[in-house]
Amino acid sequence: MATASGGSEFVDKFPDEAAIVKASFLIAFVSLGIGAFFGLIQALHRTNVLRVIDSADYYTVLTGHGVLLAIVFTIFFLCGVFHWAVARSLDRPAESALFSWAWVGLMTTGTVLATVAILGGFVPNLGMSADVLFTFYAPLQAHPIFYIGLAMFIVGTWLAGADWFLSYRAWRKNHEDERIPLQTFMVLTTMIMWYVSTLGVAVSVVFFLIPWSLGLIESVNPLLTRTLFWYFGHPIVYFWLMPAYLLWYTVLPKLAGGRLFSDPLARVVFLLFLLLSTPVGIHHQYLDPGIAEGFKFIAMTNTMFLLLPSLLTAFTVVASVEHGARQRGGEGYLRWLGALPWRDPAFTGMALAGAMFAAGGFSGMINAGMNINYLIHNTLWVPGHFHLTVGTAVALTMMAGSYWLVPQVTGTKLYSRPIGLLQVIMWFVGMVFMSNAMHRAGLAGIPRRTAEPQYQNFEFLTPIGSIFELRVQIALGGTLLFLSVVLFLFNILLTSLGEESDRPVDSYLPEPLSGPEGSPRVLDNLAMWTGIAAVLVVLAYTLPLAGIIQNGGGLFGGGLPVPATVSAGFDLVATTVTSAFNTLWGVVA
Ligand code: HAS
Ligand code: CU
Repeated sequence: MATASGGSEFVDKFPDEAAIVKASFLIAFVSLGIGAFFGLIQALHRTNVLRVIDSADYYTVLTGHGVLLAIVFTIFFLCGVFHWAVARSLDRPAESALFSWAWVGLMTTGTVLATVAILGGFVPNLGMSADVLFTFYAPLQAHPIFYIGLAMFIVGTWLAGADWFLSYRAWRKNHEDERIPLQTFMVLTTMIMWYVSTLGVAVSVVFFLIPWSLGLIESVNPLLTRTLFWYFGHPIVYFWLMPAYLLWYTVLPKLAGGRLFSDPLARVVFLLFLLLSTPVGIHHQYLDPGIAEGFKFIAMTNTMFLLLPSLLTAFTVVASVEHGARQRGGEGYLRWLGALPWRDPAFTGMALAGAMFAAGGFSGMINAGMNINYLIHNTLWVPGHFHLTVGTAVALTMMAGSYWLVPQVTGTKLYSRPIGLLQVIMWFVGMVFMSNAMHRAGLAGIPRRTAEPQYQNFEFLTPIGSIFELRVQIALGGTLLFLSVVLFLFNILLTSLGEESDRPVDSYLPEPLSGPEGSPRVLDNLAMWTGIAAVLVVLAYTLPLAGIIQNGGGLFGGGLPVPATVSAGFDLVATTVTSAFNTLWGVVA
């Protein structure tokens, strides 16, 4: 990766792009502040430490928390990072600043509409609410404004992707034989995955949820909207993760004092995500009746393959960080860890986020096992898992990355490194308490998505420790996390109000140790990989969807769902394979 910004800063070289990045970050951080506040209310409410809302309002708060953090904060931040990464790695501005503002505007309008619909839940007389959680599938129903806002938001992300593809196409004209610069490669493969996967949620929202919430159709097939949601609901987790991976691969090694270990390996990882992210969504539905066990088994197998790109990432990123430590004089098997720049909040935040992702990946493996999933599904274990993944691997990397990125787009120096360091450590410690306790509470059977987990006349038992101690840990952890966000927002606000500096941050990114030159060119054949991804999706989803529509009373439901069995699943697969084989045989013979 050559340095794009030379001596001058990103903001001087690409002022229009810097403005888009700033706008995206601003909306991301406002959402982070509100979402984190909702999180605090929930953590204290559920644990019965402090109740400032009615339990009935808990679901409004929970939806606001999930939508503002998991959808708005993460994706607006992604848009900022990707816009920065494409401009700097292609070393050219976007094709049209107006077009860039159009997608920022559309996504912002969508966010405002969806948020208004959610907050409407606090005002009973308004007749507007969206207490449907961030997973928003039927049978829960929201006000149409919520779905319309979501649809606008998603179309906005499609336009953002188009913006980056247009930049790439323009770059290609003058760089016919060059390899796609790594950061742009990461952005484009992630966006292709996003196009493939958002198709599911777009169909669900446009054809079913909007007409249903407007009263144009009487009913929907709930299993169909759930399945279309999860078709998109798994890949979205990698949509959150890929900007963090982009930073881990291309920025973290530099912060550590070294260089990325292998560029080709990074490309392979992003391609594996493109291929495998979508055909696994059914691992969120192991407990749904109406989907045959055989399809669930296939989703489980695909999920286990999907561990590979993250395991490769663990190897490559740790190797790059170790290389950095050794450049700084680090020695020994593990002593090199001490040579890392632990006083730099950007480095420390990302490293802690990575370390926590190792634990989150482990609980993901447990989730993915069909039989063990029965134990933890719908319990507090699952929020424990996703606060390590999206809540730390992603959110902490985004906050830590901001300490390095924001100065590049504002041209001002970071207000305080010590506050930044305290902030990232506080997040890590808060999450250790909260997520560990959530995992354990889940094993004790405590349910998720409820304001009243303390059932009357029923005592949950823990093998070690006590429920009281778990509650205290969750409340304490949640409070630390909220305070950490306050520190983050304070530091970023004062940074952006600071005085301009010639060189607010060392933004040079060194070349990888092993570059793309020797690697097969087929890695850059995006059209081919898109084709294979589409085939895999068709293979994984055609039969389950056909079954759901056939057995669940048609496209719009209405009939009683028929439970499917193992043999029904395999029968369906077997008949289809046999008839396909017969047809092929007919053609050949
Ligand atoms: Fe998950 C449920 C399986 C990853 C998010 N997941 C969820 C939900 C969310 C979520 C939000 O199979 C709940 C949705 C809901 O509301 O119901 N998940 C997995 C698996 C992985 C996984 C197998 N999840 C994620 C990521 C997420 C995320 C990433 C967000 C960003 N998950 C599941 C399943 C369920 C589920 C089931 C359904 C549960 C149920 O029953 O409802 C894998 O991708 C994980 C692979 C990760 C690893 C770790 C590799 C380690 C690395 C660390 C490198 C170290 C560094 C440090 C960088 C194998 C890469 C360097 C520093 C130094 C100092 C050296
Ligand atoms: Cu998943």
